[in-house]
Amino acid sequence: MGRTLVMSDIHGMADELFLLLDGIRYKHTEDHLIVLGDYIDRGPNSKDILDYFIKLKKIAGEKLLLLRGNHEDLCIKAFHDKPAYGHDAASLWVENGGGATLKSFGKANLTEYISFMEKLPVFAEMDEYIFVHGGVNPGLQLSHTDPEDLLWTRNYAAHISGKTVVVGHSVKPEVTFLPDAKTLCVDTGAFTGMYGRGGRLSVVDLTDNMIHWIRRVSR
Ligand SMILES: [Mn+2]
Repeated sequence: MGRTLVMSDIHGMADELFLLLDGIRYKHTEDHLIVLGDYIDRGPNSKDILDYFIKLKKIAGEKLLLLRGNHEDLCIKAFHDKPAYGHDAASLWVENGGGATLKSFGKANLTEYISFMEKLPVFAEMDEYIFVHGGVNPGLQLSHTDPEDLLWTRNYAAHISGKTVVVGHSVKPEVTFLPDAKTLCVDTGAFTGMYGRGGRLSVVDLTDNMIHWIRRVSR
């Protein structure tokens, strides 16, 4: 039986993504892979990551679940010249590393990628887990929560459903489970690192609770 793997916040670090998936012998025909968004921005190879997941989605089907992060949401809204999270999306995007994404695209046409990102759901709810980029509003059903809150919040509290909430978005030095909030944080700062620790991209195997990670290798 395949594993259920979850990761988040790749942020343009394509070399690290491919090395990590090779290292754990990820098989798209067997394993379920859930990615909590933030494929793009900050790191050097956002386009390669989107190309990889666009192709992988076609062959892995429902074994691959790709969610939207706040960075994809910003990119989409900047593209359509709409506000995001109470700000001008284009300036907020550039402040948050959007320039690296534009650079990786060069002259490539963004339209196909924007429509791919627009199709990414903001959350997924399963029997035991909620998957979302930022977090939940503890007292509200996900479908009743403002999608921008689900993408941007950094507040953690146990959800009304009683399910374990799995999030990215807020960098922690290691994959961290917050028991009071029943929240598993999997963003270990692939690009940024934190608390004096260099960047790491992590993947959690929810089948056996093993954590696998790779140190940042690209500059
Ligand atoms: Mn992020």
